[in-house]
Formats: sequence, C-alpha cells, structure tokens
Amino acid sequence: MLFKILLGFLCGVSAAATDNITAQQGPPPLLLVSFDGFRADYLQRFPMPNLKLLYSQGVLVEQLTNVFITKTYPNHYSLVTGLYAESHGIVSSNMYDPVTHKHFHVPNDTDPMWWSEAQPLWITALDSGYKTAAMMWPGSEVIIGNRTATHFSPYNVHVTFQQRLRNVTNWILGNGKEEGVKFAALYWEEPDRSGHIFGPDNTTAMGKALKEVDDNIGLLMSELKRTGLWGRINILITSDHGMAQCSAERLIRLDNCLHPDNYTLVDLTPVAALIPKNNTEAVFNTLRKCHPNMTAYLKNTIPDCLHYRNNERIQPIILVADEGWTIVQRGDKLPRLGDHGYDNSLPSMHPFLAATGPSFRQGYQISSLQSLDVYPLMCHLLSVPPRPNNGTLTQARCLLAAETCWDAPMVIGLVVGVLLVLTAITVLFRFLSVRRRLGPRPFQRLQVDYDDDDPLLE
Ligand SMILES: *[C@@H]1O[C@H](CO)[C@@H](O)[C@H](O)[C@H]1NC(C)=O
Ligand SMILES: *[C@@H]1O[C@H](CO)[C@@H](O)[C@H](O)[C@H]1NC(C)=O
Ligand SMILES: *[C@@H]1O[C@H](CO)[C@@H](O)[C@H](O)[C@H]1NC(C)=O
Ligand SMILES: *[C@@H]1O[C@H](CO)[C@@H](O)[C@H](O)[C@H]1NC(C)=O
Ligand SMILES: *[C@@H]1O[C@H](CO)[C@@H](O)[C@H](O)[C@H]1NC(C)=O
Ligand SMILES: *[C@@H]1O[C@H](CO)[C@@H](O)[C@H](O)[C@H]1NC(C)=O
Ligand SMILES: *[C@@H]1O[C@H](CO)[C@@H](O)[C@H](O)[C@H]1NC(C)=O
Ligand SMILES: *[C@@H]1O[C@H](CO)[C@@H](O)[C@H](O)[C@H]1NC(C)=O
Ligand SMILES: CC(=O)N[C@H]1CO[C@H](CO)[C@@H](O)[C@@H]1O
Ligand SMILES: [Zn+2]
Repeated sequence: MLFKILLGFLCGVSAAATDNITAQQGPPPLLLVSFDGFRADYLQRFPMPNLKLLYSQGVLVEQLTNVFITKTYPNHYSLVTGLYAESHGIVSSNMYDPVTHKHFHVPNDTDPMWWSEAQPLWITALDSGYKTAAMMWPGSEVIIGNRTATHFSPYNVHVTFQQRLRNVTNWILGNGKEEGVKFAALYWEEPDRSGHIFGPDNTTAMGKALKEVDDNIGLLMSELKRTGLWGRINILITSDHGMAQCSAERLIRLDNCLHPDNYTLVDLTPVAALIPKNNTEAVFNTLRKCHPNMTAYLKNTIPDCLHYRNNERIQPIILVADEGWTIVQRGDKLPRLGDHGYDNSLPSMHPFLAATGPSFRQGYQISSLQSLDVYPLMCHLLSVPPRPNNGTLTQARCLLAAETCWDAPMVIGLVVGVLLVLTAITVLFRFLSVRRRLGPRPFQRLQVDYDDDDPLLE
C-alpha cells in the first residue's frame, strides 16, 4: 500500500501552470542549432565558457546516442524526423538507389526522391499554421512533398556563422508584414572540419576550433539578447556525431583481399557499401576474412541493434571498420586524421545536447538520451503532432520545467531506502519497548552530558 502511494507520488508527472505568453500566442519559438562533429567529451576537454553558461541556465545531456551510420546526413535527418536511417532513407552521404539507378553525393543532394521517405519538422510544422526556417541544415532547400520551409538557404561554406545567425533571428522576429517563424534549424560545419583535418587528439588544433565554436555560441547569446529573444525562445544546441582519431598505421586495404573487378563500390569508409558483381557468397566470404579490424555483413545479417537493414539503399554487403580504422582500396595514404561513421554505440561517436529557454529546467543534467528522442521533444515544445517516428518523450520529458520525473533506479533506491528506514524504526521501537519493560535504561548516565553547554561551541 505504502509502496503504491510512494510510487504514485514519485512517478506523478505534474503539469505546472501554463506560461501566459504560451497561452496567448502559442508556444515559444524553437531554435535548433547543430555544430557538426561536436564529440561529447570535448565539453570535458576544452573550456567552452559560453556553452557552459548557456546550459547552466538550462539543461545538459552529456551524451546523445545517435544513429548508425554515424555520418552527417543520416544523423541530421534523424534529428528532424525522429527516424532511424533505414526509415528516413538518407542512409549515408554516398548512396545508390537500385530502383531509380540514381546516385547521391553530398554536393549534389537536392533531388527530392532521396528525402521523401520522411518529412522533416520544418515541413510538418507548416501544417500547424507555423512559419519555419532551415538555414543550411542538410536538406534545407529540398522540395519535400512539394514544400520547403518558409525560409531556407542552401549550404554555402562562405557564409559566416554571424551572417547565418542574423538571418535566422530576423526570420524568428518576423516583421510588420510577416509573422516570425516558430521553428528554425541552423547548421555550422565546425568542429567537424577541424576534427577531420587534425584529428580529435590534436589538443592544440581542436582547442582553437572549439574556442571559435564557443565564440559563436557567445555571439548567439548576445544576438538573442540584443533582439529581445533571449528568455522568450527555446534553444537546442546539439550535433550529429563525434570524431575518432585515425592513423596511417590503421589502414585496411580492400585490394589486399579482393580484386576490385568483383564489386561496385558505393561508399568506402568507415562503413563500406558494396554491390558484388557475380558471386555474392564468394565475395562475402573473402571480405569476411579480410582484416581483423573490419566486420563484413551480408545485408540480411546486419545486427538488429544497428537498425540498418530495411531499405533498398542499403547495399548487399557492408563492411564496418573498428574505431579509428580506415578502409581504403589501395595505397598508404590516410585520407583523414579524424573520422566518424563507426558503430553508434561507441562513446567517441556521440554528440551532446544542451538546451535553455522558458520550457526547460535550470541547471539540470542527465547522462544520456537517444538522439531520436529530440524529434518528439521538439514536437512537444511546439505542440506539433509528431509524424510516426522511432523516438519517445519518456526520458526527454525530464528536461522540461513543467514536468517532474524520476528515473527508475532512483525511485527503486528511494523506495528501498524508505522501507529500510521504516524497518529500522520498527526494530528500534520494539527494542526500546522491551528495554523499558526491563527497567532502568543502561545509557542514562551518558545522557547527562548533553545538558552541559560547551562554551567552545558558542
Ligand atoms: C495572462 O494575460 C492576460 C492578458 O494579458 C491577463 O489578463 C492575465 O492576468 C494573465 N494571466 C497570468 C496568469 O499572468
Ligand atoms: C546530380 O544528380 C542528378 C540526379 O541524380 C544527375 O542527373 C546529375 O547529373 C548530377 N549532377 C552532378 C553535377 O553530378
Ligand atoms: C506536387 O505538385 C504537382 C503539381 O503541382 C502535383 O501534380 C503533385 O501531385 C504534387 N505532389 C504532392 C506530393 O503533393
Ligand atoms: C540573408 O538575408 C539577406 C536579406 O534578405 C539575403 O540577401 C541573404 O541572401 C540571406 N543570406 C542567407 C545566408 O540566408
Ligand atoms: C596539431 O595541429 C597543429 C595545427 O594547429 C599542427 O601544427 C601540429 O603539427 C599538429 N600536431 C600533431 C601532433 O599532429
Ligand atoms: C562476371 O560475370 C560476367 C559475365 O556473367 C563476366 O563477363 C565477368 O568477367 C565476371 N566478373 C568477374 C569479376 O568474375
Ligand atoms: C583490432 O583487432 C584486434 C584483433 O582482433 C583487436 O585486439 C583490437 O581490439 C581491434 N581494435 C579495435 C580498435 O577494435
Ligand atoms: C521506426 O518508425 C517507423 C515509422 O513509424 C516504422 O515504420 C519502423 O518500423 C520503426 N522502426 C523500429 C525499429 O521500430
Ligand atoms: C571472389 C571472387 O569472385 N573473386 C574473383 C575476383 O575477380 C578476379 C579477376 O577479375 C577473379 O579471378 C576472382 O575469381
Ligand atoms: Zn557531421
């Protein structure tokens, strides 16, 4: 009985009074920012004063478990759809579609056919009557279901963070003629770029790149304060994946195992995608024994936990390199000192999530969350009905000011603790009543001392 009451009390999710601004003009605007390739542990390794200030007034998720493959396009699309790559169709940055015989490469990525297996939040939110914006987020300019975000800009490496930010804040503010956007997604390419060039272990180079990222977060905060948006909008700062250190000592050469005539290569490293030409079994059996730091899978044997199987664009054979290993066809040249794409259970592949704004708790941290849960969280913040997705609001709910959450181990711990204390009191009570019946209390003399005032304590 007591147990039930306690559980009911502890698990109870209490909705707090609704914000008045919210009640009048709908939910606060939401700004989603991605700093590409921001590995979770950069937060421990580098100072990041502005980012720390931001989440000290909000929430921090130390590690976000992202989706396989841990590449930029699949993960950015997962963040805005809540779907595994196999379900949203952007399964890699280099793809081949056997139905249409089309090829996908990152600079040539706007054919709607690739993106239309899902619908990003900047499209879905239009149906709730909101205006939206996509600033250089992968897919920004793609026409999906005949629509785009209200405002969007295609990727352009020459536009500075400040310029991107300026337009985004203008879009959120709106003007006399036009209402502001309720949802905006903003993309920035660092620290991914530096991570690839210098490797995440180069503290000097990464320190410099992350100082610039943190300066940009400082710019973001001051721009939002200047425009009066700070405190009135919800901000999510996150990333798509982490980064692993590579080395020329960790190269896997496919030509050492199999002549390239035997397959068509769709994607290479650290997850290779191959279409065997003649004998799939023979090619697979050769590749399976190719290198101890590379695992080969036939499409139908890719482990369930990777959620990377049910899509035409996943090729008949995939090869997954161990952390820090690079697959090449031949030669001694290491293409990049840092890379990502590896197994999504590796901490080095995980990004983080920080959030602040009227809907979030203050000074709250949790150790992990699924990146798929960011989508239902954003839909909840915007009161937009989520499309079918693979995330859940169960854990993400705890980040919100209007919710009270208790994680299961803590509840169990508390209940066990309370039961122990109750048991102890019962035993003590029994013991004392037995003692009382037995006559004078044995510790009577000791108690006298408590009455003496100790001058030293005054
Ligand atoms: C909400 O706003 C309305 C109109 O501005 C005001 O009358 C009301 O008192 C406000 N309610 C709260 C709880 O602040
Ligand atoms: C881009 O992709 C389209 C469709 O897949 C293709 O027709 C076109 O030739 C490609 N352009 C470039 C420059 O690769
Ligand atoms: C897109 O627009 C075209 C022409 O306006 C129309 O034929 C087609 O059905 C539309 N498709 C969707 C998915 O709405
Ligand atoms: C920013 O807005 C200005 C003015 O509308 C426009 O000319 C410019 O192209 C925009 N830049 C980006 C990156 O969206
Ligand atoms: C780290 O990067 C710097 C450039 O910022 C470069 O000069 C240095 O050689 C790199 N160190 C190592 C160990 O690669
Ligand atoms: C695959 O089969 C085709 C004909 O079926 C043949 O011409 C080709 O040489 C074969 N390729 C390999 C690598 O065995
Ligand atoms: C590479 O393979 C060796 C031999 O199987 C293994 O001991 C090692 O842990 C692997 N390296 C990584 C990074 O998984
Ligand atoms: C992910 O969500 C999609 C859409 O609801 C669904 O079709 C798919 O089966 C889900 N995947 C998993 C692993 O649950
Ligand atoms: C496993 C396999 O199919 N190997 C073939 C690869 O291609 C070479 C030459 O094209 C053949 O001789 C192998 O039998
Ligand atoms: Zn990336």
